[in-house]
Amino acid sequence: MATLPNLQHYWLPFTANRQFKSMPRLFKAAKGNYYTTIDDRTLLDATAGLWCVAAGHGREEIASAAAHQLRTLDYAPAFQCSHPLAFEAAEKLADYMPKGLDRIFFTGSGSESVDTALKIALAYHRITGNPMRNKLIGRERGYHGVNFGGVSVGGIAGNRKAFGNGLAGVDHLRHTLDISRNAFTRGVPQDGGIALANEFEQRITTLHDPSTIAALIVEPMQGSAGVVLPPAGYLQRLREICDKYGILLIFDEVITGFGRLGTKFGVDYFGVMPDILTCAKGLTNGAIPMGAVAVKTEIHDAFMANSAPNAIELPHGYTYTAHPVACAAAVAMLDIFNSEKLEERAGSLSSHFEQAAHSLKGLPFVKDIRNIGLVAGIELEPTPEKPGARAFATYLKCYEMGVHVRFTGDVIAISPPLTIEKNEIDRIFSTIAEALTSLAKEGDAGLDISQYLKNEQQWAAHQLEIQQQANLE
Ligand code: PXG
Ligand code: PLP
Repeated sequence: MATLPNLQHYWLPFTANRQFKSMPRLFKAAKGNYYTTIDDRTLLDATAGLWCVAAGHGREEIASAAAHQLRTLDYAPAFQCSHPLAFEAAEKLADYMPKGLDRIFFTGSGSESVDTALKIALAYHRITGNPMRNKLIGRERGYHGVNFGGVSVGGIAGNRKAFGNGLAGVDHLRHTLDISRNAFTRGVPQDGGIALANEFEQRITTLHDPSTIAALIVEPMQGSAGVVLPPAGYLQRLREICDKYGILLIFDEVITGFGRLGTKFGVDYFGVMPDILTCAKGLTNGAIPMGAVAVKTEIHDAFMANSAPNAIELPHGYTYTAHPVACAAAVAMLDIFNSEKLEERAGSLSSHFEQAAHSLKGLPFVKDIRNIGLVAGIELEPTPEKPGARAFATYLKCYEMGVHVRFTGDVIAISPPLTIEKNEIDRIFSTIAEALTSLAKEGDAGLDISQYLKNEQQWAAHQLEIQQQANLE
């Protein structure tokens, strides 16, 4: 049996570290739609890792391409030099992108993609003679990663407040969640979209002078903030307003990209074209860090046309831009997408998935259910004194029953690999149902986390004993 690692030194991201270390949840292997934990439990992956393992875990095609690349060319300088696979990956990704978004800048993550996109938008206006266009607009509840640009346009208060002022010249649209009006809507809400989008014109552009706004960035569907859908017509109207005032529209498709909604991108689902699109996660199936920014041909070409000959057109980039191993993984992943048509698979499963998700209506604490493609958010009534506690307890109960879900605030978010089977979808939602029903029975005792994951704790205690004994000998 593996030994429990020393837990002291690794500082986990977006995690209650002290609590986690008192009840560690450690995975040692993954294949297909399942994880194996260090104490040999099998967990169904209901969240595709963190929304990234679109094609299921342990894909041999990706593993062998990445391993081969590591042995052939482990690294090549990214500035002033490159390697053929970077161009091949960019071409394949451009082919997969909505038509016209065919100039590709590679990054190492979604956060880097967002900051890259914001910088391209600002630099584009400057290089085309509009340096006054330097304001950026985001949206309440938006998640655009954790770098300073992304946090500034992001709208999740908890991710902002610890970190000072962020960028200047940023404002936010209202979010689109209205549970009082739209609870338990299947798919996108039908009403209110145009009015919400008009707020961009009536309030924000008026307040700032539209000729000073460089770009608006939105997620076609807000994933991280708990699955918030755009009402019908909303994104179209935002596009019209951007066009009217010369504002660039950026779609952050880090979650909605690569088949999640049952189409290749949110662009295809909603039929709205942005000027710039950010992606990451599914691009390499989560196997190697990589992100990308896809830019309209005209925007890219403006940089080429307006820069001095032999000048660097965009002074931006990362040591790991177009990393050879990441490019190998991306090419292998795009081949999988093209041959398995995973977005079509997701699309054909989405009505079964919707049905299963909405079967939770009426169960204890369930306040709203939202869904689109292979994404569902189940919003729970919070306990007033302990926000998030119910969702966390639900998460732990599901874990004990062998299903790995995700919770954020009081929302349970489900986003399985696109390789999920119907019976596995049923299992995910029946497990959540069972967890909620037993939580309701247990009352306050159910929220006491010390009762959960006993096996892991016993296992950890056992390992500790062995270690202590070894130290004594
Ligand atoms: N934009 C969007 C729309 C995202 O969803 C990022 C940018 C940042 O990507 P990186 O690769 O830097 O993390 C994201 C990431 C969750 C969850 O469970 C969501 C994300 C990351 C981790 C967890 O909601 N989204
Ligand atoms: N900090 C220092 C001191 C550096 O030299 C570099 C890159 O050369 C960076 C940060 C940025 O690192 P990366 O290119 O991996 O984003």
